Amino acid sequence: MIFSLSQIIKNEAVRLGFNLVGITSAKPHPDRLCFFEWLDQGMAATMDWMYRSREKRGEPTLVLPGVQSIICVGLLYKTDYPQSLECQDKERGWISNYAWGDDYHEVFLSKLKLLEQFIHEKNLDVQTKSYVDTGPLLERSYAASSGLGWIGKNTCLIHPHLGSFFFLGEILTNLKLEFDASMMDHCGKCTRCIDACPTQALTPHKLDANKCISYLTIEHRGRIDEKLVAQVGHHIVGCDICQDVCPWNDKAPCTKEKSFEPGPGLFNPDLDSLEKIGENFSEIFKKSPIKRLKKEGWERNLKIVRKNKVV
Ligand code: B12
Ligand code: SF4
Ligand code: SF4
Repeated sequence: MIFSLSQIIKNEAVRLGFNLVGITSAKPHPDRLCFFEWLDQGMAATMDWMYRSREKRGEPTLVLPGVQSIICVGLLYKTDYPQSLECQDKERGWISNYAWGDDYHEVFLSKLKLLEQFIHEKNLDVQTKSYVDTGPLLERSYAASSGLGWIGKNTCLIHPHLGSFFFLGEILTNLKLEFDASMMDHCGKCTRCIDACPTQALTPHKLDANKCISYLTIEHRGRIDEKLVAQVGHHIVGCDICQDVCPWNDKAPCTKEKSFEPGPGLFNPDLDSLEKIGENFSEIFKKSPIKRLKKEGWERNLKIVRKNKVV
């Protein structure tokens, strides 16, 4: 059987351990108009880097002139540990699934670089650029166009068999490849994620970062608005609620990537055991995505979770 170059690249992506792969056009994405509106409504809160890269995110030719195709890949991070809603002991905090293991940027990027290298070995003239949440691109929108899933009302990309607990990465290239078809939306009349969000940060397909616990605990610097402190609940890093309640995650399989399993003491941690981490924050989290919070964010969040425990 003779495979096209697109199929050869996809086969290699699967061989490297990616759970999803699809290809789409690198044309400006129609979703960028929704993205501009989201920015103009102040929904990116203090994430200034998003305002600065406004034009580039939906127009890949601004980062790689001559780009034709985007190869989108997905890597599952779901493990078989219980979900956040099943872990409500007040003495314990919650660290989001995505942050349990090694930093996904590094785990994912090392695989993606192998795929990039493979493409270069096949074609001498090829230009490529790889991203895993590391560059200005509307990753969910391009992944949806490449058929990796649909964008749910919780704004996550969801696949009918794999759910939404997967990361996204892309290779931008000047190769003209065969494009895949997008998938239909399977949210239907469901509103579970919107109803479950403790801060009402969600309206269908739109998330207001100003109210989102994930934003507040990971990206926000300085004090958290007093009005939102109680709703942060037991969340020390990120929030999984709008994915935990999603029916498409109920039967989703677990990752084969061992480095996404929880590091020592990070699954539903006992608050007392986290007491001393502050002093060694940089050393303990040097290989973890938790380093993004910096020591100040980590200690601020712990203080809030301890306060919420006694309320
Ligand atoms: C900024 C950011 C955040 C912010 C804002 C999130 C948000 N929803 O916008 C905060 C800090 C809150 C956040 C949280 C999380 N994030 Co984040 N985040 C990003 C980042 C860097 C940019 C996202 C972005 O552009 N947002 C702006 C909004 C407007 O864009 P969007 O979410 O892509 O939405 C598009 C669609 O909604 C569409 N659209 C608009 N209107 C409509 C209407 C309809 C009907 C439809 C169908 C579509 C549609 O247009 C939008 C623009 O393209 C991406 C990486 C990247 N470069 O894309 C990761 C990314 C989205 N995050 C990711 C993850 C894992 C998370 C968390 C799960 C981490 C956690 N546990 O705490 C949570 C999930 C919270 C949630 N429900 O989104 C993954 C998501 C993977 C997936 N399967 O979807 C990404 C892709 C990183 C990666 N490479 O894997 N994140
Ligand atoms: S991550 Fe949490 S706070 Fe943010 S939208 Fe989802 S449920 Fe709401
Ligand atoms: S909980 Fe329901 S509405 Fe929300 S993303 Fe999942 S299927 Fe869609």
